[in-house]
Amino acid sequence: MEGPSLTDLIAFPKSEDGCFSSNLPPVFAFSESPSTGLEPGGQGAVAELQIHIVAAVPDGPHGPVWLKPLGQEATRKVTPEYQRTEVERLVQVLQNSANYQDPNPSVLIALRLAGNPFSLAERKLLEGLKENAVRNGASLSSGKLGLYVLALIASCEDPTRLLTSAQGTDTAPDLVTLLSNKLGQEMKNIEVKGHPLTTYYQVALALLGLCQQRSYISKSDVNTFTQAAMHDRFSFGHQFSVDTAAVAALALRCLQQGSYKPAESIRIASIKLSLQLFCAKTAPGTIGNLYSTGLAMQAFFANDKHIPSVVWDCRKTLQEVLAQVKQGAFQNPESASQILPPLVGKTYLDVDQVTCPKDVNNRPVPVLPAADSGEITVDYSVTDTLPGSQYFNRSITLKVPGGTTLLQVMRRAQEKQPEYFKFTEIITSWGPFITSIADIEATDTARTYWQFLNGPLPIPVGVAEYQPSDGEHIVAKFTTY
Ligand code: B12
Repeated sequence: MEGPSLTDLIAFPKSEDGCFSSNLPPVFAFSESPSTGLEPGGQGAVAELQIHIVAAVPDGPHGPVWLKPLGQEATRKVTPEYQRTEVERLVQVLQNSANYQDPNPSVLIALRLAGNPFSLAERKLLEGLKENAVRNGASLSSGKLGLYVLALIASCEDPTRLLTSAQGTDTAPDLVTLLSNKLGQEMKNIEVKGHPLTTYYQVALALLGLCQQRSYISKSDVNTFTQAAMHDRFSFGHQFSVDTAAVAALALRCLQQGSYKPAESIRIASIKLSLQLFCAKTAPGTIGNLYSTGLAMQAFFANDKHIPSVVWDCRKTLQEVLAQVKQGAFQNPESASQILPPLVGKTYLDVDQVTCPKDVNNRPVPVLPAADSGEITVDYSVTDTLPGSQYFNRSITLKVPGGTTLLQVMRRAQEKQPEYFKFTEIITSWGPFITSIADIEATDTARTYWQFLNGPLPIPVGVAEYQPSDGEHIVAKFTTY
């Protein structure tokens, strides 16, 4: 039994957007210590923050007790009018993507969580996912399988007994056992090589899928994961990954709710991740960058014991996100799928709360025209200076119409000088991912990739979405993560 929560003592008025009132009672006045001068997400900042929180909050028998979990209440929340247009815009992006060749589980999860009637698009996606799972289940990565399991739970399907309309009486694959085996492979790799087979992002998704299914996860696997959190392993190339920490925080919250063991490690790791996420908030209101904010908001909603909405200015984040949705920043279905759940007050932990009525409803989606603003000049360089590699550095200057995407710029460069600028791509849930340039191939085994920079800054979206401005210098750099 937990002790009396703060909500039992103080009434926190909650407004219709799902955020709590930001009127902080004086006794809980909170300082973020901006004077620490530490990097967001840095250890020192976290420690400092922890001290403030511990000092400010009376502990219940199981640690700090702030507010009632938001998740349950938020699932019943009605989206306010001013948010509805943006939510509908995102739903349309998602429904439209159901026609893509490769069915995307994240899209189905988001549509199911949005609570709309079970649309034609959702049925199509569900059928596509089931068929793909039957055909290719064993070759899906751990994270992808985790998302499949979540999507099936959200659609009231049993992931242990898949039946497709095309299948008849064939043996139905058990996706949960498959997922459990994939997690085992990830854990083995961590043990032997010090890092997962894929990434901790995918390990977190796998744990989340198994946990939502209430499936067995060994104490030692949970421990390996919490240790990774405690030792700051959730990063790419030394850069703290907000996306990874957010999915990990969701997974840990699920493990906590499901009473998985070791409970104390789960509790401490989830406090640490919540604080690191809190330290990643930016002045405009995003947590990390715009595209990690959806997952981070979900992590905060699920973990508001650690970072209550009175401390995190939820409304500011919400306003920034809505403004960006309005400006068309979430046209990519994968990005829309990660931001939609928190805009309707939901998280991936709510997949088992979804009801599945039989209604059918699908709407056509307007296609936005591409902007064109005259001719622009773009410098494009390709460089590989990794230790042990053959030094490679080539540049080209191109004139292209304004509004041209980086992918089109790269194609133009490839046409002009194929020996230096030819490239290959694979299609992923986020769109085309560049796998090689000038025959220099990125591999998961060597943990190498082609990073794209605008001057010194990594571009925030993929090459198919990014539109360079006039005079920009784009660098494709072969690097490691
Ligand atoms: C892991 C990861 C990476 C790894 C992928 C390698 C690996 N073995 O996993 C590395 C570090 C290489 C990477 C690179 C990049 N990434 Co990345 N990545 C992620 C992360 C954290 C998880 C993706 C994942 O595993 N999903 C789960 C699995 C099950 O789904 P999946 O479809 O199989 O995942 C694959 C694709 O997502 C692909 N991938 C990863 N990143 C990107 C980015 C783009 C644009 C594309 C098309 C594909 C892609 O790699 C995954 C593994 O195979 C996401 C975070 C998020 N919120 O989704 C960011 C994320 C997708 N990446 C992002 C970006 C911007 C990039 C880069 C363009 C950065 C840059 N400036 O160079 C490059 C891609 C450049 C290229 N070569 O085309 C953004 C995309 C934002 C957007 N709106 O488009 C995200 C959302 C991070 C963020 N918050 O900004 N990434």
